[in-house]
Amino acid sequence: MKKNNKSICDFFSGHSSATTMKNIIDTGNDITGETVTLFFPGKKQKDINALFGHVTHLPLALLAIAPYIMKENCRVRIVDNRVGDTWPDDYSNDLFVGVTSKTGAEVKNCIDFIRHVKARNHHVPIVWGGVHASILPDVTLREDYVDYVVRGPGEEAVAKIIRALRGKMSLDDIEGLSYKKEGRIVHVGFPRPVDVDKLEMPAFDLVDAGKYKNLSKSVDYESSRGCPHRCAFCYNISMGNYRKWQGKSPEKVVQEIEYILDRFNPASVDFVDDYVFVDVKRIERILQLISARKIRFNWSASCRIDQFSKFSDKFVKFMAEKGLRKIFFGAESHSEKILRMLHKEYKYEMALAVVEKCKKSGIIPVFNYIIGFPGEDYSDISVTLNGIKHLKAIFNSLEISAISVYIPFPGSSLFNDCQQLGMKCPDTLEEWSSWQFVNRKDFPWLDKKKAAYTSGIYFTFRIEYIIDEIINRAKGGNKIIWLLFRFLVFPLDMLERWRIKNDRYLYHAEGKIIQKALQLLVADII
Ligand code: B12
Ligand code: SF4
Repeated sequence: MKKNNKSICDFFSGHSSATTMKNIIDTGNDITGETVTLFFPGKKQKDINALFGHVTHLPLALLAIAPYIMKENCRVRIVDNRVGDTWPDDYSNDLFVGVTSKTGAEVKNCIDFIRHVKARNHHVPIVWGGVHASILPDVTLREDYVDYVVRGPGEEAVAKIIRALRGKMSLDDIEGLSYKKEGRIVHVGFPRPVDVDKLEMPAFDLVDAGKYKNLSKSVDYESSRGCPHRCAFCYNISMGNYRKWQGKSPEKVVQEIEYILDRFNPASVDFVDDYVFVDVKRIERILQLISARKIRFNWSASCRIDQFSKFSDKFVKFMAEKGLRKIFFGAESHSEKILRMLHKEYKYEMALAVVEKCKKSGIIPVFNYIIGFPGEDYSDISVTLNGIKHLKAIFNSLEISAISVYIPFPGSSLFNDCQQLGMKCPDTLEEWSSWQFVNRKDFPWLDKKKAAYTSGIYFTFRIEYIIDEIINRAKGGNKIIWLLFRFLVFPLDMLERWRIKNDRYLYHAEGKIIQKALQLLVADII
């Protein structure tokens, strides 16, 4: 596919020069000059990140709601902190300012941005959407600088908020909206799942591709919403999907992927759906359509081990032929006790079958694990580590992307159990922003030794994964740099291999040093 470098800065004027915008919005109406500024938080990704193959993911949430704002004749101004967009000084035309965040540091970044906005125009309403605010609307709205929270999908909600702010409808008719009324927080109904097949295509035209790192390697794409499963650590049940799943039609998916290929020319399209494989016939049809249209591209997705283990070899081979290069699995653990607790419906034999199938078809399986759950003994962790060794022995290309130490996220059933165990929970929005992902030492179920042991395991496998990733990525490039890197990391690689072989994960000084150094140099990749 030919790369299309055309981009319309971060400000859509309503009169796009990109003809393709016609697919997304009707630009025929008058533009009133009213603006909606949308903020995507995150650390600025440095140039050196690109060397490590880091991809700046598209701000999909904002691109999803943007067409619905533009349809109401409003201009959309996206400020993406990760790509170093400067924070505008003028909000006099803003109907509202919207921010999105996951739980953790992104929250703080949004708060800082809102303070910046309020200092310039105190009256502009602030709308907070995305997973964190959807799950914790009360904590979010308790802050005087937040006016509205959109729980669940934002597409219809933003259009309705605009109409309500213009006095054309009542806020009390916007299902899924939470807001302050006469000093009280009110929650209007429950978020409704949207009909994904009727959704406008995300406004990819608003993306200035040049600002994003490594979009040529990978672009995220969402082809469905919701998930029928109920993993105990997952937020899914709280996002208004009610364990229902909806997929875009194969025709729509292929049309949107063609658009992405045309616009960004990525080496890989990566599905970020909650669970893309719910309807296997749909996947089959998508791949047939891709074949019929002679489109070639690589793709990756996540799948459950129990489901993939039942796929026929023929189907797996078909997916490999149609570009499936990497497939991600949330293996989480190999201890049956832990898998039962997590509602993961797979047995170790299924993981073996997955690895065998991938080996036969040339697809790289990537397994992700979590340790440090409440009630998990050292013996459970050993079962997991031994299981990994055995799987690697079968197929050495199996990648272990991370063995993370469990961090409970609000909105999941296990989070509530952890609170029962005495886990302290933040009270304010600001406190939630320091809900960090690594090196936690304050969970009642992790004593000092176990915290050190589990974080040692995390560091070891993460370092090994990063070394492999960089070596693989650098292979095609400059031979001397590649050899130099191999030479430099050789002692570290040996040390981590020794740790894995001999189960020596305590006293992981090198992990802490590397983490600090990388956080200073790059972004958080370890
Ligand atoms: C891709 C992805 C990533 C990418 C980054 C994505 C990005 N652009 O930043 C990467 C790989 C970097 C990533 C990292 C992490 N992620 Co992540 N990620 C996802 C994933 C798979 C897709 C996100 C997405 O783009 N969805 C598509 C968009 C369209 O959906 P959406 O964001 O929900 O937006 C809709 C609504 O929420 C709403 N909305 C959203 N924002 C706004 C704003 C306004 C103003 C309004 C009105 C509406 C609105 O409207 C949108 C359209 O309907 C989600 C799972 C999922 N399927 O959503 C997990 C998910 C968001 N990630 C999660 C987690 C835990 C993480 C990590 C902590 C993992 C880790 N241990 O390191 C890190 C944290 C990163 C950080 N900086 O904080 C959790 C979040 C839990 C929580 N309570 O915050 C999720 C939900 C996965 C899960 N099953 O638990 N992630
Ligand atoms: S972790 Fe994945 S499979 Fe499990 S409930 Fe969440 S989205 Fe579904």
